[in-house]
Amino acid sequence: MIKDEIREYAKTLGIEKLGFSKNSVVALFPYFVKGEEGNLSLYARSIDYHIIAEEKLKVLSKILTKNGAAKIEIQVDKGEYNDRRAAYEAGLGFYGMNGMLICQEYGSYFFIGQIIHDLLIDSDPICERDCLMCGRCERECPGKALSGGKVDEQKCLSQITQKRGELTPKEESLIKHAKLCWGCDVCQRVCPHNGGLETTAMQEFMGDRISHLALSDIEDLSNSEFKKRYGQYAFSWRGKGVLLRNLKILFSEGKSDEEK
Ligand code: B12
Repeated sequence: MIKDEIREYAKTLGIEKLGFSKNSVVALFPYFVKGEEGNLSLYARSIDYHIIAEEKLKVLSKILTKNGAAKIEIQVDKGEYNDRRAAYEAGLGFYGMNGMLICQEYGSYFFIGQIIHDLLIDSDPICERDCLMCGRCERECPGKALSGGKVDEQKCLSQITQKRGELTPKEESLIKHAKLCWGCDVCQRVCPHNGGLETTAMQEFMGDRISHLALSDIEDLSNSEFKKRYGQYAFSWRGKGVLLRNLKILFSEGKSDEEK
């Protein structure tokens, strides 16, 4: 059966959780690493997940081509399709109150990648589990961005750290308070579904990790030096300016102990 063939091959690529929704093969890429402090969000500390996941899916897609697929499209994050929805429809997880897709094995600390194809493959049954609905994510969210499973992008600290331009004093204080210069993990950190997770078995996420940035790491770099040094990390996609702004806020006079 084609599903078994794909699953078996995926395993040889280190992909353990894979599902099928009508027109796509959806794979999860767990990235949790235990006990690692830092001021970068956990998702951005390894070599860019787009690179890692896309490479694996490209190899995996050969099986689909071999089985007669004429149209193949690989999407990891960037693109027109909704990755969470695809993973949900492929039975890989359930929606949390924090808007994240969650599964038993990885909690919410996984990336989603999909191969959109034109073969006829049945969908897997959807996941029966549900969010505990404890509400911790809503209560602890720095920007109070969560409500009823939806994320108000304008209020989400992850978005605030990633957007260009000048920030309002309120947005600056959110960065300062959360002690993060890129992304935000608060709604995941407080989530009981993420309790007791083990470090990812995907070795690709373990090499050359950067968990912390200091102002001195980037302030004297030219844009091209910055790109050369950090271009393979997801926190660099907006360029040096946004990170520098955030680090200046984080390390500004007398406000937090994280500074030096
Ligand atoms: C834009 C975007 C963002 C924006 C806006 C986020 C948002 N609105 O959710 C910002 C920059 C804020 C962001 C932040 C983050 N993101 Co983001 N983001 C995306 C992107 C590109 C599109 C998401 C989007 O706008 N979807 C449209 C909305 C309408 O759909 P939705 O997200 O599925 O939300 C709907 C469902 O949750 C639905 N819903 C709620 N409950 C239920 C229940 C059922 C049964 C059903 C059917 C539906 C349902 O209601 C929501 C509104 O309609 C996706 C990749 C992609 N192409 O899909 C990644 C993606 C969602 N992000 C991801 C990640 C990792 C993050 C961060 C954790 C990064 C970080 N540490 O800073 C945070 C998490 C913030 C949060 N709590 O969601 C992962 C999530 C993996 C996961 N396990 O869920 C994705 C899938 C990327 C990937 N391919 O791995 N992100």
